[in-house]
Amino acid sequence: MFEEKPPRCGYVAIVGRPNVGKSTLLNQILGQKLCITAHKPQTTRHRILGIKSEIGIQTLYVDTPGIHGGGKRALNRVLNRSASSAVHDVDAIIFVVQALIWSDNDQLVLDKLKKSEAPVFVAVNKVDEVPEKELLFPFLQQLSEMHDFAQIIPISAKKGSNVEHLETAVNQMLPEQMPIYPEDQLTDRSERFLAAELVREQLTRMLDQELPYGLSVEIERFKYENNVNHIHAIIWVERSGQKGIVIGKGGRQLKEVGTRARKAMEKLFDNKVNLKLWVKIKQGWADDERALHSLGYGVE
Ligand SMILES: Nc1nc2c(ncn2[C@@H]2O[C@H](COP(=O)(O)OP(=O)(O)OP(=O)(O)O)[C@@H](O)[C@H]2O)c(=O)[nH]1
Ligand SMILES: [Mg+2]
Repeated sequence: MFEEKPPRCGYVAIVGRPNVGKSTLLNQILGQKLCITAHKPQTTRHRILGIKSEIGIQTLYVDTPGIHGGGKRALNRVLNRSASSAVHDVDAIIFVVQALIWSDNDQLVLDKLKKSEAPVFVAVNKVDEVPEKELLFPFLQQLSEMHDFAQIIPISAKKGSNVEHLETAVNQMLPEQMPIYPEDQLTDRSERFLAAELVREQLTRMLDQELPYGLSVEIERFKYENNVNHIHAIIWVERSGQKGIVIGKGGRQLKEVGTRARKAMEKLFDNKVNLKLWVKIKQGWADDERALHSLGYGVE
């Protein structure tokens, strides 16, 4: 007789230094863009849960901010703390590294992982950028000597190669239990939160290296009316000079940010969006733990 397997459900943390492709990996696994990504470190600032439900199995992936050594500001501390604590009480850990690169920050992450009890899977990402695959073998060998990893799996989060293999491997570590979330739920975050993130994503992508760090986005209004989501967002900057940079000549840059963010929101919410943006100044928020809390950092 056909015997049904008991259902499995559990948590998998995705950790690594900034910019290795953690959020890209989670989006690829979910087949949907949930997390914001950019070609800059410290794009992710909040822990975010991505829920993947399949028949008999629900995997709860936790995307985290990149762990790194530098930076004296309170925001750095809060981000590191948030990411480091994510590895507790999970059933498996995906440690994302970049193919052929091992830096001090990778070592810092590994040192933290060594203390954790969950099995650690290394996802060696961006293999699509490796010109000759033979170059990969010595790197994989080196990794295997660093720690007793559960498995080392070369992947391309962007292209999707080998990602299913990684999923199958981590799923085997999940305990037998009923799903925790309804199977049509994608995340634990509100639409309000996701809307703020999509605005910040466009700002991070369009502005110079230094500025995105001093930016934060707050949703002031989120109202569904006449089949349209009306969303008002405030972009907090730290100095008046930054305000001008964000707005751009004749308001062009802010307009472009708004258009792109609106399109991304319409895709994610599957609904028409009317988005309005304001830029305001809140001095020194990235240095002030209280201000960080009021903007939703480190409270997860
Ligand atoms: N070529 C290539 N690029 C990738 C791959 N995965 C991610 N990227 C790129 O790497 C950059 C960083 O990706 P993210 O997913 O934002 O990285 P992250 O680790 O979440 O970064 P933080 O949130 O800042 O810690 C983006 O420009 C991605 O498009 C990959 O498999 N191949
Ligand atoms: Mg990220």
